[in-house]
Amino acid sequence: MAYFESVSKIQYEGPTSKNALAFKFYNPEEIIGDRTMEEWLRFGVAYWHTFTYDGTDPFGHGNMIRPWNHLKGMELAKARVEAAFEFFEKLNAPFFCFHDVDIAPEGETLRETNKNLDEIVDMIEDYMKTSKTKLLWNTANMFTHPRFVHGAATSCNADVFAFSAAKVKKGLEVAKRLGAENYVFWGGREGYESLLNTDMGLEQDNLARFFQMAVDYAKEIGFSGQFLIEPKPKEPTKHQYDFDVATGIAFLKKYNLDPYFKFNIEANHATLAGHTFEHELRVARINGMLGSVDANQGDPLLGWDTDEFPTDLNATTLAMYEIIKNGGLGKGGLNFDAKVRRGSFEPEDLFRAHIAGMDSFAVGLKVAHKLIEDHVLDDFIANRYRSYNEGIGKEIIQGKADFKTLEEHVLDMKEFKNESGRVEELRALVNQYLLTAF
Ligand code: XUL
Ligand code: CO
Repeated sequence: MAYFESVSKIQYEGPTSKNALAFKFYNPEEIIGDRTMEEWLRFGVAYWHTFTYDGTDPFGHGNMIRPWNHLKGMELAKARVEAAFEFFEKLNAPFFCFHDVDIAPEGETLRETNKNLDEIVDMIEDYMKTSKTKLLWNTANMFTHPRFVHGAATSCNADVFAFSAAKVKKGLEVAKRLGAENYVFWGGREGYESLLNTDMGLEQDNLARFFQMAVDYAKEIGFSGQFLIEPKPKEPTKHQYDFDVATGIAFLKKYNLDPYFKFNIEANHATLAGHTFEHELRVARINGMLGSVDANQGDPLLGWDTDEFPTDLNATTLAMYEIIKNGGLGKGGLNFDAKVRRGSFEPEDLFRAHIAGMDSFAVGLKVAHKLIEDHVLDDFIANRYRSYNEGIGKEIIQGKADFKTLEEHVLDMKEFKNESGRVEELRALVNQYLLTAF
């Protein structure tokens, strides 16, 4: 049965196409540098936003028109799998991602939930035998159910810690079965509301214990996917422990967990933390920990996680700049952790939105690659720091300088020759590349 009858396979038609259901810039086979667009971008479809989200918001009921709306329970779960693989095929999506609760309904006990999960995972495994779409990552939802009210691995309730561990255990088994390239930990409620009732030291030690158990279990069952931590500063908890990449690195290093984790960086989480998307990517990259990306964008006028499909070309260009400089994303990819707006309630909007996001990142890839190929920023930056290539600068870099030699160098210096950082010129240059790349 076809769930998206009005849509045929999305084709690349080029920048002048007027067909809404065609790619204008994303041409999977096009070679950019040493690989194809498809290999650079490794797009993923998020199961929760695309097949589970019904449009509910704090002020209104679900309003999304979906061909599976009349179904319930396991019938609904099965229809969503069928629809998902039809969607992946039509969109030509190389990857997808899911939470455990996205794919199968929860039972009264974990035993019942796992039984439902097994049945759906069997079905997904079957589809994956003939589909090109692979699992980028899966994860456990440890934030929706009321039992997680005080957190999961950082809950004050040890039974909840145990339940969470059992969920991740199952998640790792599913990841291994389906050949997931990564496994994600987003600490949805791993944080606190008030220090008045919180033992922060114990909660963070427990989170580290939990991660160590996950590392150990993955090893035990032979799951070789990359572990990813997804930082977010707030929402749903007021203060989340994985605030941003820098906080995450400090945490991982304190507990000697850094060799086992990289980061899954989400654009809208970066902006909620008061950073740009490219800042978070850069921090992860220079620390060798850039793993994967949740591709979306926030709304500059709103202070919460709006998870919009990414269409800001300046942001996608600067993000792709970091990703190319990283040598690509390795096992990671660009997962659209993005939902259609409540007003975009037709099934076809799911395609239109993904096309918009994929085209925006394809533009970013092309422009960033050209900026790097032409050494535009590299040459400027190398020149800006040239004082470290000789004299006292070289001595600082080589570890030959100390406070006494540095004092000697400047004690009688009258003039310090600073030069303009020319940031406006560079921003205009990025614009110029954006407007002339196609
Ligand atoms: C929430 C969020 C999650 C994670 C996976 O803001 O981004 O969907 O990506 O749990
Ligand atoms: Co996310």
